[in-house]
Amino acid sequence: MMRTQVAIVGGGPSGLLLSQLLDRQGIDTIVLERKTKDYVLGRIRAGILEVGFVELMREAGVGARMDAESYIHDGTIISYGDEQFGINFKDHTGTSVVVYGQTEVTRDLYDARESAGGKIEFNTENVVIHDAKTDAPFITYSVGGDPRHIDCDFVAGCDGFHGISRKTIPDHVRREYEKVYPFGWLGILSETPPVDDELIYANSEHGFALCSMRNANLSRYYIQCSLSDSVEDWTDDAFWAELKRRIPKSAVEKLVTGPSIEKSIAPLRSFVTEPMRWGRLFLCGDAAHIVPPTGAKGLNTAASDIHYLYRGLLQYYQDKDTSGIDAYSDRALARIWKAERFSWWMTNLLHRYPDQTEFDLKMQRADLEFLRSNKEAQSVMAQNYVGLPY
Ligand code: RFL
Ligand code: PHB
Repeated sequence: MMRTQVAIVGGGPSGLLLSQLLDRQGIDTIVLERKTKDYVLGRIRAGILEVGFVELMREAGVGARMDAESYIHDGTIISYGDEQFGINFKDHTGTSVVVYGQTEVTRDLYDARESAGGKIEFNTENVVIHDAKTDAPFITYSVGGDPRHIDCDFVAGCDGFHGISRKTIPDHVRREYEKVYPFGWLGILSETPPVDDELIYANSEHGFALCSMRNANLSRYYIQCSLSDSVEDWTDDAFWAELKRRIPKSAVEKLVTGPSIEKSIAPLRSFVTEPMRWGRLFLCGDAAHIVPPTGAKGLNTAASDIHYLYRGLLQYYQDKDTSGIDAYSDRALARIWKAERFSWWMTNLLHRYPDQTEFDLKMQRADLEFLRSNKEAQSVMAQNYVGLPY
């Protein structure tokens, strides 16, 4: 039998960041992770961090490598057909975003937890959260067939979209909102220099494409694909050929291709659960909500949840004040719905839908031309992209 103050289910970025922040304030945590550390670090996901995320990493004492190795991006390029234009975030908002991969964020957090002697259990099975509606919740699970039990004050459900935390909230309390898009993103990582200094979001008649990067010799490219496609259907040559059909001619001329070192397909989905708190259980990150990746908001909304929960738990432990944890669900959801709207809008703006009519295409083009020509529209886009205030 073990005891901790905050039991954290899930050792992805949400769970690790919460654990690291609480530990620095002397609040004890145990993290339970279903997979191994190498498995978690092998997942190639988000690349763009908002300033709020960057500041939270620094507050957690894990900002040093990020500050040294990340790349600041003051704007982005949007293309459609043969047209392209830039939106400068810095001019409109005074801030920028940072390119630093989720893999690096997670690695820095694992390193910090390990050097602080933090408790992380890997390969956990059959995790069950008990008595979340009482003052004495506990978690049971097993590792290699060996049953374990943790008593705690609170449970943070940071176990992603397929985790068990969300489903612990009974059906009659939980409300779910969902939109599934009729396409996916095929992504590759290649050890080639990025095609441009900025990201390029491309709407083309052949579908969406995105040119992104991790560093000076590591590029990340995505193309919209069919939901019935599998990674085996796409050779590297086929990927590069399709990407070239979708990005501006000037980019095609500069594009350096090479073998992929990772290739994966992600379906696109919008999803929100309400409420995000049930008794002493708090949902954070992908466990509570999913956005399509077009607005680069997935990891960033996870960070804002952690910010609200961390502040609330600190108030509770330091001042016996429950107002922060009581407001958690409402505060987190207020920000999330705006990120959901932005991600949905960016997705609609840039993708080809199987059932799109000529009228729909005209609407999309008008939306793009308005954005290209209108400073206020660009300002709205920039404010959302760099991240709304916490
Ligand atoms: P994670 O990263 O999914 O971590 C959850 C962790 O919980 C573990 N787990 C359990 N542990 C114990 N017991 C259980 N029963 C458990 N069930 C699950 C899992 O093994 C995992 O380690 O959620 P977290 O921490 O909330 O972080 C959220 C971000 O990872 C996510 O928002 C972004 O990566 C979303 N996302 C992207 N966001 C972007 O901004 N840009 C992207 O390009 C981008 N690409 C992606 C993505 C998400 C993807 N998923 C979820 C399939 C690509 C993919 C493929
Ligand atoms: C990425 O670099 O993986 C990335 C960047 C921007 C997005 C989505 C993914 O909108």
